[in-house]
Amino acid sequence: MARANDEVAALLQEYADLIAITGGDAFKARAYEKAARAIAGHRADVATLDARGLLDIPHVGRSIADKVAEYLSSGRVPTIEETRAAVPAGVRELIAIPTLGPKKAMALHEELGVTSVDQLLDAIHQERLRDLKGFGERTEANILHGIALMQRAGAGRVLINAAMDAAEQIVAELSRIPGCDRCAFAGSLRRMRETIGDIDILVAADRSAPFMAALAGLPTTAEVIARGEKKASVRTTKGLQVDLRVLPRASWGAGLQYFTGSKAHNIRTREIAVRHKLKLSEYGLFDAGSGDLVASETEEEIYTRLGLPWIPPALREDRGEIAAGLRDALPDLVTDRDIKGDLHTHTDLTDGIAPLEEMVAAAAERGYAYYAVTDHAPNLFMQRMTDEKMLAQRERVRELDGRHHGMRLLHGTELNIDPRGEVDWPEDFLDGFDLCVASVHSHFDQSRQDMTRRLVRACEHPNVAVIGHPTTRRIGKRPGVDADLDAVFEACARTGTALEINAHPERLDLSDELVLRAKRYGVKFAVDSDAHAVTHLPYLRYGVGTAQRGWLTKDDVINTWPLPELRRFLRKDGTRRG
Ligand code: DGT
Ligand code: CA
Ligand code: CA
Ligand code: ZN
Repeated sequence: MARANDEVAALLQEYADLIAITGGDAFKARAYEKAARAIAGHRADVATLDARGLLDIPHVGRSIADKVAEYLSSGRVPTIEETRAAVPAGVRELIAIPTLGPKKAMALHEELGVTSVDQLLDAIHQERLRDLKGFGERTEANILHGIALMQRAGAGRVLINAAMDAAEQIVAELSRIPGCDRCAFAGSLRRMRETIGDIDILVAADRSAPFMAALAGLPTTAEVIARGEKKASVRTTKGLQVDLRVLPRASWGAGLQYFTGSKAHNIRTREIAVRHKLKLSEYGLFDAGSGDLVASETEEEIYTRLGLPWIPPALREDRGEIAAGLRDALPDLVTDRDIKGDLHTHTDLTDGIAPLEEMVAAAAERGYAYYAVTDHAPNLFMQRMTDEKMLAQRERVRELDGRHHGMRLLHGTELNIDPRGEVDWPEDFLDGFDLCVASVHSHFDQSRQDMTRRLVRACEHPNVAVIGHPTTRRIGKRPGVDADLDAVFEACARTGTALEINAHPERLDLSDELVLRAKRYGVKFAVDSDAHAVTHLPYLRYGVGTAQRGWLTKDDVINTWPLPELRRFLRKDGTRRG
């Protein structure tokens, strides 16, 4: 469910940007930014908090709390609206470009009159940026790169969590309507793709009118794009398109199969239908000769009549699932229920926002059998980690071990892989941890050769059991590092080092395609949330979706294993640096 917290956080972040663009107080901008982060990650729904409750949120002072309360009661904050009105919409569009900060956006506006991304592209191509103070060829290249990135993830696509929140809310609303037999989302969201173009919602019911009306009337609906008898498209207040189709009950399975896609998968299933002298459409599977209905009520029936087992949506990408299905060789995919614990999480000892106790209690509520705390290591200087702090945390972790529903705690750390492939602490200190995740957090621009050597060396480290967010990409913001990943996969398999599937929706790193490739080397994986707040723990589902899209089974994912087996893997017994 979308929470008021996300909306409020977005508003405060926008205000921080606006302050920065208009040349306002940098400390004030920082303060709003910090408050936005804290609210986004705050456990309680801000809509339920009184003034006291708001002030209890870290980084939320009187003036911010007042604005939040104002927004929650009236939906508007005049101060923010005034500031917004002072900045042209096009300039606000500019600051969304990765690598282009508010200051540069404002300079482009004031000095060159640029008020849109298109005008900015023109200005760059006319070399008009070069004469501006603080801009140069390097800046131009960065901006072009940022725009390319934005348009690649973008072109109207959104991260999976944004689409999931909206879709689940709409499905819940429509399911409540009398006469609703079935309601579900289909399309790329059901297939758990990393970004979503639009949300496809299906309803099975006799009468469609009430559902059309309800969708148009939702508070989150900003605009009705098209409305017919059986289908409608709307745009949400956050700019997401939602397509609704109402089907007869008898066509549910056929409609779900068709609108789940992917298009490439559907082309294959229709070809198979033709070979069986059948015809497949969103209404059902029909005999090509007589036109008689053969199957339509459930997806299972349709696949069965095509000579296939039911194919999980995450596999429906025409990546060999049909051939595997025909051989009865589909993988038994890992599911959310198989996950026994999370192996990469943070607390407020470093850059997390919740204290250890809160993170642990929330993890236990999720039913985990084990949970690893892996705060940042000292070489990420801004985190100010020390040996003493780490050891003190270990004491607290040991005290909490088994205290919540018997959940076992692992004390770990997220090490920094330095440019040479070395990590923070000497081996004797690292031996004290139950788990070492190691990640690249700096020097992303190394040559392919150096980056490959760096990652391979990290795999060869006797204490490093998991490589965190292996490519460091951020969807729509930063491309992955350049490395010979096949060499890295080979090193992981050889050294018994797992690769992370970081489940943060902005990362999903490794990606589904790389997971598929790595699996062929026999690599094991850890599906982790990298939670920096209690509200990030449920992101794990997107990592599981990515694992499924990469054809992974339980055996491939170390955090589905029983604890003793997991511990054996984490110790890398028998591996020595070589
Ligand atoms: P998206 O929205 O870009 O993230 O991706 P999808 O897969 O949700 O695509 P969308 O919303 O255009 O259509 C939903 C599903 O409907 C799609 O996965 C397959 C089916 N579909 C739509 N148009 C066609 C088509 O022209 N041919 C076939 N075979 N299937 C289609
Ligand atoms: Ca779609
Ligand atoms: Ca669609
Ligand atoms: Zn990290």
